Parts: sequence; C-alpha cells; structure tokens
Amino acid sequence: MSHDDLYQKMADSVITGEAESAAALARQSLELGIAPLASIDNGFVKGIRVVGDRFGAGELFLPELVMSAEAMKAALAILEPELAKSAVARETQGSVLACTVQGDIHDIGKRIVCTMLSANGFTVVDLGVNVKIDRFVQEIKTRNPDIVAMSALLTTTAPNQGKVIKLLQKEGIRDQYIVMVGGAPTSLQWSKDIGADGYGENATEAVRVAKELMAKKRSKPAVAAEAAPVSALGEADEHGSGIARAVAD
Ligand code: B12
Repeated sequence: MSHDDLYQKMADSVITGEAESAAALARQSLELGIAPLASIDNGFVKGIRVVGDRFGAGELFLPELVMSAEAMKAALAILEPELAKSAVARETQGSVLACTVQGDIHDIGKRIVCTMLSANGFTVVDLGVNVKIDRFVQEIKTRNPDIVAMSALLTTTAPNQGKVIKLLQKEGIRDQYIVMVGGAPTSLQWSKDIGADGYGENATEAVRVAKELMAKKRSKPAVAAEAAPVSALGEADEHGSGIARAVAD
C-alpha cells in the first residue's frame, strides 16, 4: 500500500468513526517508519475536517461527531508518545502554559500543539479545557511562563482569548508574557485584532512562531531577566509525553 493510500484509509477511519481501525492504521504507519506528524496532518486531520464540514452542513449529527473524535483520539493515543520521543532539542527553549479557553471543550489540536512544543524543547504545562478566564490569569501569575498559549474552536469562545489578554492588561502584566493563539476560527488577523503576539495555523507553525518570539524575548535582556521558570514542570502525563497536564475546573 502506498503512503497516500494509507493516509486515505486514516482519513476514512475518522470519517466513519472507527476507533480500532484508526489505532491499527496509526500502528501500521509507525511500523512503516512514517513520521507521526505526517500521519496526523495527511491522514487523520483530513478526516476530522471532512467530518466538521459535514456536521456544519447538517449532513452529520452530534453522535457521529463524537465517534469521529473518539477515532481521532485513538490514533493520537498511539502517535502522541512517538511525537514526544522525536524530541530534537535538549536545551530548554522556554516555558509554555496552555489551555482551551472558557466554554470550549475541544482539545485535540491543542494537545498536538503541546506535544510538538514539548518535542521541540519547550517545557509545557497544559491546564486542559474550559479554563475560566480568571483562573487562567491566576495560573499565569503563579506559574509565570514565557509563553501563554490559548486554543479556541468555537466562534463563540474565541473572544475569550481576547478577554484573557484584556485582563492581563488590566493587571498591568501583559508585557511580561508572549501570548499565542490558535484554533479553527482564529487567524493571523484575529491574533492582531485581539492584541496577541503570535498565531499558528498548525502545530509546525506554532513551534516556528514560538521559537521566533522566544528569540525576540531573549534579545531584550530586561524582560528576559524577569521571567522565572514555570512551577510543577516535568511531571509525566498519562501519555508519558513529559507535558504536565492539570484538570480544568
Ligand atoms: C472533533 C470536534 C468535536 C469534538 C471535540 C473532541 C475533543 N476532545 O476535542 C466534540 C464532539 C466533543 C465536539 C463538540 C462540539 N462541537 Co465540535 N468539532 C470538532 C471538529 C470536527 C474537529 C476539531 C478538531 O479536533 N480538529 C483537528 C485538530 C488537529 O485541528 P484544530 O483543532 O484546528 O487544531 C490545529 C490548529 O487549529 C492549531 N491550533 C489549535 N489550537 C492552537 C493553539 C495555539 C496556541 C496555536 C498556536 C495553534 C493551535 O494547531 C492544531 C494542530 O494542527 C470541528 C471541525 C473543525 N473544522 O474544526 C468541530 C467544530 C469546531 N465543532 C463545532 C460545534 C458547533 C460543536 C458543539 C457546539 C456541538 C454541539 N451541538 O454540542 C460542541 C461544542 C462543545 C463545547 N462547549 O466546546 C463547530 C463550531 C462552529 C462554530 N462556528 O463555532 C465545528 C467547526 C463544526 C462545524 N463545522 O459546525 N466537537
């Protein structure tokens, strides 16, 4: 079977919501030496996007959406630990505090982004989904990360990314942090409109932008000196990826 055929089968397994088949295809791709991110981007994500479009068009309903999400998660459960193993940098690139914003429970994309950041040398704490605005700002103050990363998948919850930034401004601490946003309804223009520092269309872009923004931060010694390391780092989560994951309230 060619790689393209395998990618198509991966997409189909998500479209039809077959978790076992998705996991088996993920395993097969690893046996064939295919990079985990290639399988995610060229196979499984293509499938979930088709499902999203059909759901949006009223051709699929919530139970099917849930089954597709389960298939996607079954594949990621196999691929995520391998992604994490592909760590390319030993030296820490900086610390990241991530969440899916208040009102939103989508976490598949955010998890991929966190895994890729971790694999590329960032120390990541993931606070989970539906993280209340006040709580997130409190956690930012306590943990003092270099980068604050927020995911939103709903047009109704994306504004909460902006509300977090506004609260940081109100507390007079906005400039201490790099703020990155992402998720399907967001864009580079959106990130600028709400006053974020960076946007990533996918996990590869998220890593590139995070590194670029960290390089800028390091070239400003006064700001860099203020940053303390994130607390509670390095605890392995249930996937063994080295990302500390906390439970959302
Ligand atoms: C899977 C899914 C679900 C699953 C989520 C499971 C889970 N654990 O995540 C379930 C079934 C639970 C679900 C529920 C709902 N969903 Co839904 N869902 C989707 C779907 C099909 C795929 C999302 C996904 O995982 N994509 C794959 C990942 C890899 O892509 P991604 O999330 O975009 O992430 C990438 C980038 O965006 C970026 N990125 C993401 N986050 C971040 C963060 C940073 C900092 C950076 C830099 C980059 C970055 O990198 C990622 C990796 O490449 C989308 C369709 C779509 N096109 O997005 C609908 C979609 C988002 N859902 C939708 C809706 C309406 C809902 C529900 C309201 C349905 C309902 N009636 O209950 C609920 C919402 C519940 C809630 N309060 O959150 C709508 C939203 C419409 C809108 N305009 O707001 C969509 C667009 C479907 C549609 N076309 O109608 N959903």
